[in-house]
Amino acid sequence: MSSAEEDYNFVFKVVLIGESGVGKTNLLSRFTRNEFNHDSRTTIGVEFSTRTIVVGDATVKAQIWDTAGLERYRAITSAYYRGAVGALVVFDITKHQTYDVVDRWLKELYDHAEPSIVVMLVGNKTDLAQAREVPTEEAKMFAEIFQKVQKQKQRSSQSSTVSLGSENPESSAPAQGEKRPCCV
Ligand SMILES: Nc1nc2c(ncn2[C@@H]2O[C@H](COP(=O)(O)OP(=O)(O)OP(=O)(O)O)[C@@H](O)[C@H]2O)c(=O)[nH]1
Ligand SMILES: [Mg+2]
Repeated sequence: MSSAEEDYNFVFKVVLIGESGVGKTNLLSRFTRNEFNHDSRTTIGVEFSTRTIVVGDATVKAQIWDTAGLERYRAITSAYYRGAVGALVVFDITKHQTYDVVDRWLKELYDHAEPSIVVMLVGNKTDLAQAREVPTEEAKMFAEIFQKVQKQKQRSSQSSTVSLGSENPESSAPAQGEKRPCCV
C-alpha cells in the first residue's frame, strides 16, 4: 500500500449515534484530528473519518461514521448501521432528556445492525460536571443491565437456532426403504 495510513490489517466500521447536540461530531474530530469546535454545526445525514491505530500486533483502521441526531435524518442514518462492528451511543450528562431516549437509540440500532455489534454507552461533556443531570451510577447500572439482557437474548436465539437445526433429525430423514411423497 502507498502510505503508512493505508497500511493496515483490519478495517472496523463503528457508528456514533445519539441525540442532536450531545457532541458526536466533536468526539470524532477530537479522536481523528485532535480538534474541538465550540460552535460546530449540526450534522446533515452522515459523515465519516478514519484513524489507524495499533492494537497488539495488528494495525487497525477505525472507520467511524458520525450520524445526524436530528429526527428528520433517521431514515438515512439507520441505513449506515449495517456492517458496523461497534457503536457508541452518546448522551450529554448535562441533559437528562438525551439519556432518557438512549433505549430508543438502542432499539433503532438493533433493528438495523448485526446482533453481535459491540455497543458502548458514552456520557459526554464531563467537563460540565457542575451541571450534571445524569448520575454516573445510574448510567452504569443501565449499561450493565442492558448488557446482561442482550447477552441472554443472544444466547437464547443461538440455542433456538441449534434446536431448530437439530430438532428430531429422524423425522426429516426417510426410514430405510421408505419412500417419501415428493414434489412434481
Ligand atoms: N462543554 C462541552 N461542549 C461540548 C462537548 N462536546 C461537544 N460540545 C459542544 O456541543 C455542541 C454540539 O456538539 P456536536 O459535536 O456538533 O453535537 P452532535 O452530537 O454532533 O450533534 P448533531 O450533529 O446535531 O447530531 C457544540 O457547540 C460543541 O462545541 C464537550 O465535551 N464539552
Ligand atoms: Mg454532529
